Amino acid sequence: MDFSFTREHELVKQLMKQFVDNEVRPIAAEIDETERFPLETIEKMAKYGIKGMSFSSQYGGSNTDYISYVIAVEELAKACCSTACIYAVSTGLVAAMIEKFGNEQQKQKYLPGLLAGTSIGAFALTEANAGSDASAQQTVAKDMGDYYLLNGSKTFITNAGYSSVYIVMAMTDKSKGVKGISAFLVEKDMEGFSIGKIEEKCGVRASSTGELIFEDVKVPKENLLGKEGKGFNIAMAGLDGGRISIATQALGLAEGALDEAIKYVKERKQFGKPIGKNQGLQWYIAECATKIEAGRALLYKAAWLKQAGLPYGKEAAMAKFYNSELAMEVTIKALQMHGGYGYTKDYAIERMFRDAKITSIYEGTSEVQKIVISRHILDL
Ligand code: COS
Repeated sequence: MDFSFTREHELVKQLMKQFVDNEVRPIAAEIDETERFPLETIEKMAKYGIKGMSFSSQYGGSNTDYISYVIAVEELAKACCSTACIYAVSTGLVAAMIEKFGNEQQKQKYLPGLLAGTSIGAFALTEANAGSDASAQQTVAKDMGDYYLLNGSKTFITNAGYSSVYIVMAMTDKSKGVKGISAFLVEKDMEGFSIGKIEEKCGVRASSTGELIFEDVKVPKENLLGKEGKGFNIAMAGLDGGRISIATQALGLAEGALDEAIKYVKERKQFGKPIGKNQGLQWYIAECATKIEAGRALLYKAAWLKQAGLPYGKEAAMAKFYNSELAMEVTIKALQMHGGYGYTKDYAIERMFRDAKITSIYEGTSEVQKIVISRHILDL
């Protein structure tokens, strides 16, 4: 048993800290306030050498392991959950799904851009009436011989409008239920594909969340991802990994919030002493730090299982469930420790508190994670 990082992990962490301090933290409040998608930040990551974490160099990756990817997302989320979310969806979800389920031609076509940050990817499963019940897909892809004719719409899609490639789930055979769902690689310029409403959100405001509309989009046969009828399995398998990414965002947020609180309780003086000298706040700090340690252990265990090629769906769901609830708890406590100042935009904790909530909702609510966990345990 070994809980330590390798030298490579330490280097990734160091590089990420440098990148985050120089390029992410300074603009985090501004991009949240103006809802500006930080395209340039994603591109700059590659320039710092943070490129295609966990992907093979054959497709433009850096040959680092999956733990290195987790470290990268954790460091981003400590300072800006929006940036962590954009990066994680584009690489940890979309590029990872293409790497796992795509054919050679698809990998060569899409991975280099996604890994270099010169293009962004999105994952489109959710529909107005297919949220937690992801199998209730209404979007249809009709086999027309040389191509599929795609009609329908998707909602709440992360990176909508900024992505060049979208993994879209659609029904190729409604009579087969979940076995009639297929996955497609839809490109932004395909005729009949448009972006609808972009949501105005409570948190992760610099990430884009929007509607996709498909009106007679001709998707070439070669853009089918994996086998026809396997779309639901592909989506679920993708989400197993995606859930590690969200758990990582949540953990990073909790750690970032605790850092802010520690700094504040040492600086802020009331009754003639730093407020951190009060036992009530010391206990808040101790509770948060202990739970963060527990969350880290759950998360890195899930990541380690994934890296080792072992089953990790249950552990990914546990890590997401625990860390996303924790992100909310820690940001609330950290804001409380800031008193009235924490409720203003002068302090980062106000944004972190708003950002935390989404982690227990997207890529499967906490309630869905509990379904997944209990199914693994009970095997009924
Ligand atoms: N990996 C691969 N395949 C999986 C899988 C996984 N993790 N989980 C399920 N499947 C497969 C099953 O094996 C089954 O296929 P077979 O019949 O070929 O064996 C198929 O998918 C259907 O599985 P199941 O019957 O469990 O599907 P349900 O409709 O009951 O799914 C939940 C249940 C709630 C777990 C699922 O709908 C879910 O995860 N919902 C949340 C979706 C979500 O995260 N939405 C957010 C959108 S992304 S921001």
